[in-house]
Amino acid sequence: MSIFRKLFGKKTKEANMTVCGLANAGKTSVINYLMHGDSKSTIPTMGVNINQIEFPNLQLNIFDFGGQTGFRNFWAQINEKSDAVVFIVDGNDKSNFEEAREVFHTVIETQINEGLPVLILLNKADLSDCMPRSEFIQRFGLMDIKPNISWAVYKTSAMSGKGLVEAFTYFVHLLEKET
Ligand SMILES: Nc1nc2c(ncn2[C@@H]2O[C@H](COP(=O)(O)OP(=O)(O)O)[C@@H](O)[C@H]2O)c(=O)[nH]1
Ligand SMILES: [Mg+2]
Repeated sequence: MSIFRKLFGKKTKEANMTVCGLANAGKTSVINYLMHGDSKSTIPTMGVNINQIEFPNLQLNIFDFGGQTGFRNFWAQINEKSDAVVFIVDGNDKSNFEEAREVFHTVIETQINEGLPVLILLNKADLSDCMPRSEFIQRFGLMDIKPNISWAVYKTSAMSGKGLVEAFTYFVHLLEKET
């Protein structure tokens, strides 16, 4: 059973969740894991993939963005209508870390509505080079986020699923409080 079906089973609304991050961070793999219980093989996402999960009482629309530079202009329009933002970072990719940080802060500061919950996933935690969570919080500038934004960061693996249930359980509770 999909994790989301368990989590959102009793809700009566439609919610939009956007999934952002650089190309190759693991966005599509995380969504596949949440929907199907495995990460499946992915191909680079062009534009945006919209995954809709229909529950008895909820339609959840998950927007999976292409991370390549050319597609990022679309993010702003879709993030504006979003109820929740997930930002995924490859915790092993040192060479693109700065770019990920800049893109993240652009999204947080210019693209989302006040008070929107933000879930940050330090992904590929199954690989040995993954940055420690405390170091990530500091270097990614998470302490500088405005206090009206509720954020949380979890180490995850879309390969094993480790951390994903915890992360999304937290996130759904936060969303329930907001609505
Ligand atoms: N080891 C490991 N590989 C991952 C993980 N998540 C994604 N990948 C791999 O990283 C590559 C990019 O993943 P994808 O989901 O397409 O990234 P996207 O561009 O952000 O959608 C693929 O080869 C995935 O198999 C993870 O948690 N651990
Ligand atoms: Mg993708």
